[in-house]
Amino acid sequence: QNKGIIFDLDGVIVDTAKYHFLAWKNLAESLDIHFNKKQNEQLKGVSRVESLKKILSWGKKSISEERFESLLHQKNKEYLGFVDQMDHSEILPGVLKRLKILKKEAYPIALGSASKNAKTILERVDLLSYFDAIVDGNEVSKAKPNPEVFIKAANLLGVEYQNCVVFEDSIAGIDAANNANMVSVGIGDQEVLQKANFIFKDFSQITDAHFNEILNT
Ligand code: B16
Ligand code: MG
Repeated sequence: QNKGIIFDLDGVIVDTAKYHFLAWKNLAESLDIHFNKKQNEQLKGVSRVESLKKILSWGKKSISEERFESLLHQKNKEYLGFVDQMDHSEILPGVLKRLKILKKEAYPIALGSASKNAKTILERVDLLSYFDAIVDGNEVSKAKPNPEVFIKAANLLGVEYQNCVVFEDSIAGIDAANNANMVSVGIGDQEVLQKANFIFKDFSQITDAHFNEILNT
């Protein structure tokens, strides 16, 4: 049976979490809200709108709808300033090698990300051409752990859900993959990503033997 491979973006292909952090931190400080790295963990895989809602609730602030919109815009502008400086050297270890192998072996490959900036980022790091389908924050209405993003990706690839393998760094994303009946592979901390079917620190830890095992689940 043919398999499909679905990648999350932030935290799996590139570490844009550090740029999201800087932009959110500056925004929080401008509102007199203290924002730390631990809180940033809770924003991984979460949409821009939901992220701002969380920050405001941590700071116990309520603002007008107009202000909310303008803060979203401000945050994204600063974030895109960082993205603009990115190049292929920011691709996380082992990712490019694996994408090349998958491409050579003609596996269908999709991106399943909550980010509205996903295409821009893939372009910046020169990876856009590897993807047969892209589902990002512009196409989904239900955030991870809802499986919508991965279901849409699988449908675009034309692969049955149980034959899809999802690579994810967030808890919400692992839950989303599990909810879609897909094979979930956690990239990151073993303790955080317990519910994944497989867990690796990063792509450089995934050997060909591991990969075959994942594909044969
Ligand atoms: P944007 P992923 C997610 O991407 C990030 O993990 C999350 O921190 C961010 O808020 C979200 O994208 C939205 O990003 O502001 O660019 O639309 O991990 O699902 O690839
Ligand atoms: Mg992620």
